[in-house]
Amino acid sequence: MTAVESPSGVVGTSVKRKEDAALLRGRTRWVDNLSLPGMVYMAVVRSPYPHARIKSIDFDGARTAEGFVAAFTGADLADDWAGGLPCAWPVTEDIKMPPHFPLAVGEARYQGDPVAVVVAESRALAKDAAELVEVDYEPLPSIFDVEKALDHGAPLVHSDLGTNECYVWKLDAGEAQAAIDTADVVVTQRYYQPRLIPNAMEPRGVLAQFGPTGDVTLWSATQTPHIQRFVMQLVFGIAESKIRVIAPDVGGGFGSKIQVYAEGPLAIALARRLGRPVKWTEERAENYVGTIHGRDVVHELTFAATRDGKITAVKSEAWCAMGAYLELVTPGIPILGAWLYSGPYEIPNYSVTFTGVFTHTTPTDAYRGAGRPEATYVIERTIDALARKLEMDPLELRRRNFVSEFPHTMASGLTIDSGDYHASLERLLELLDLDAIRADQADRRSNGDVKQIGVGFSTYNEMCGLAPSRILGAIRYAVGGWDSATIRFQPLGSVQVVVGTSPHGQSHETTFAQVVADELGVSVDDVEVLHGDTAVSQLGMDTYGSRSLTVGGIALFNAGQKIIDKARRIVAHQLEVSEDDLDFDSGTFSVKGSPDRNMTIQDAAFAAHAAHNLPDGMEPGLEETATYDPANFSWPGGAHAAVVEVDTETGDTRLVRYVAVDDVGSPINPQIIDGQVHGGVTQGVAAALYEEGAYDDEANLLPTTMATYLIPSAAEMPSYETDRTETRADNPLGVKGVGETGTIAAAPAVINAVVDALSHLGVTDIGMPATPERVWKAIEEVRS
Ligand code: MCN
Repeated sequence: MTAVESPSGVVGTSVKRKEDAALLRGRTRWVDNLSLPGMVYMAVVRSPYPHARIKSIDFDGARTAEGFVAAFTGADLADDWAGGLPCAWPVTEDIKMPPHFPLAVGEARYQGDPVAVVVAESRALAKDAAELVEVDYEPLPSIFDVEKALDHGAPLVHSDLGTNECYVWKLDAGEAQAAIDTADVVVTQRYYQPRLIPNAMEPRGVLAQFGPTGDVTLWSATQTPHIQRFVMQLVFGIAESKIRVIAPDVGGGFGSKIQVYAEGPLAIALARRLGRPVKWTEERAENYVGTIHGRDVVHELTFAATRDGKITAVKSEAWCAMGAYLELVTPGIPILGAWLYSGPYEIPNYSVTFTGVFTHTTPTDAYRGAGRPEATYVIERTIDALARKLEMDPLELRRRNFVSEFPHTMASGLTIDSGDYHASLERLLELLDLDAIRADQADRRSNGDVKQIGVGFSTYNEMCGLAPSRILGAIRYAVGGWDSATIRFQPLGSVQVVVGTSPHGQSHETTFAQVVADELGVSVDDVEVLHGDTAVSQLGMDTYGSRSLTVGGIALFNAGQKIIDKARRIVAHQLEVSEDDLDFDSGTFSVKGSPDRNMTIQDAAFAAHAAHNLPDGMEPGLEETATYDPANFSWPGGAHAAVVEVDTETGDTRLVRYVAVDDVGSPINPQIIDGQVHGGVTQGVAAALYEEGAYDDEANLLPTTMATYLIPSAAEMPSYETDRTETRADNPLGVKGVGETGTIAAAPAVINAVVDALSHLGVTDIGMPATPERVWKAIEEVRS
């Protein structure tokens, strides 16, 4: 690839976010702010039981409610669907894919399963009427434990399948078992990574309208307007060209707004039946049961090594909760980590197995990191365990195994284009002052202080930038991973950019404007980035998997190259020189050796629009589209360290320092990168110390609001210290993804720190989240 220098120097600088003016002034458009004439409101009746037979549903009471418009069961709407809610990632040939329709019929399979809908004249009236719906349930036995669900005789989530096993997926390379059998040292650890409940600031919401010609418009708080449109054709049999999906401003998603949930199709079906626009906004308590969850994975991980600390094999077995149904990419989520169980280390023998398991719980699906935090957590915890067994410094063990030559093809088969894991770790250590931390730790230990400190590390790499369509096809993902962008010069020189990605907090309006401004030599303020409306952006694959810059951003760059090529032809024609005789720098074409003979790119845009004097056969206008399908994933990596203070009397654990050094390739906007790392790290720390979507013995979800699900606030977090090392990625901008790095790296760093703080007491393991109770129990166990 040709390296491209930034002509006007905007790339790589912390341009202030274009998005903030509207956000700070409350001028944003959330779905819930939208209002259409004649609009009615939908409320969803959900099963309070994790598993129950639905004996009858009685709307008599609801019908008497003020403002009542209509109510439907799943059976009432059965003919509205051309197909069920699809799962786009059948990871194996023999995967079990139970049918999934927007409303459960006959049986509810998780607490929160939608069983009926009520429509009324206002949101409050719809909720009141929904509370009058009488559903006669016969509770049935349920199972929420991913391992016990595989036991013979366990209650079945889909009885016709005869098993709760959804799939078994394997990847073997080399001779992992033989290497383990003959190794000097073997360490095996088991881990449970609890459920996490995504809490986007804006809950989900939809507004559906049917037009006079049978056209549908769906406003949706979604990350995936293009995927929504595609799926709606499958669900309704309405041509995609008649479906418009608009993602207005979307207030976060973290993966939980990728899916096509029941409520979108329900709102469309009801709008069609009632001839009125239908709106639904999720309540926070509904979010806890009705939006997908993340993680819920049991792992057993084995490393084999030589006595001098060279890792010879990794073997992982994982049991992964699917929940009650397969959402859009549920089965594929654990598999997204499948190639990464060697982490940033060179490990020749490789074996991973994933078993997907149905349980009577909210379906799982993508949550920030999706499969890669799961892998990184068990690798980085086990590296520390191996170091303990070898009596070796855990950093030295990491150094001895780091991949150090690039490109590097891993045993798992994928190739990492670039990286320098040593450099990230050394920079981290410069920032950390480990000697001072160890001295403080030694003092506290010798004084017998109640509050002990520990430091933990996580050196990681990840695979993001979800694309290579060919690889996605090979692993049975239903569609491709390319993306598209259009750059359109307006006649007087301002620039409109249309992208196929769909940001919901990632600042594409700023960073994409920087890419275009740099390349074309125009001002960032003159570039307007349009997205999130399938009528405006016809082509795209949306935003997830930290793909937008490395896929959509490169499509944008390539569109820019096409613009420059066309403008160059126009300028050459008008100045009567050959194209090769023109230099292009900071937005101006000038004749080599005669810089006074020049035209700006805006001059070329006007000339293209006026079309008075264009080369023969050239079409008027200066507008170009490019699609881009990279040949490889994107491979960020880095080194993170957490310092924690643990009260050994109460188990109370505080994060006191967090240092992150990431390699995300060339930076477009350092401040936005920092923001992404801060948010990502916070979600990883939250998993390590606070958040847990636990169920009771009857599969009732225990945290049902933010009062019981502990999302950390700024008050719990120290001020993070971040820095970057840079290795260029193999793409024209040299960029790697950043959206998930923090979440992937943080949890093992924090738990390794907690274990380190208590290691002098003999503690070697703490489960997530390391709540005061869990930490206190771990201390008591070793003390007794
Ligand atoms: N960027 C940059 N230079 C780089 C790499 C990235 O300036 N070398 C910028 C990009 O241009 C973009 C941002 O950083 O503005 C994130 O880029 P990227 O890594 O491409 O990730 P995506 O834009 O595809 O975002 C998806 C990613 C994911 S998968 C989750 S989950 C997530 C995340 O982004 N959810 C978020 N960040 C989030 N941030 C917010 N505020 N809300 C969410 O829901």
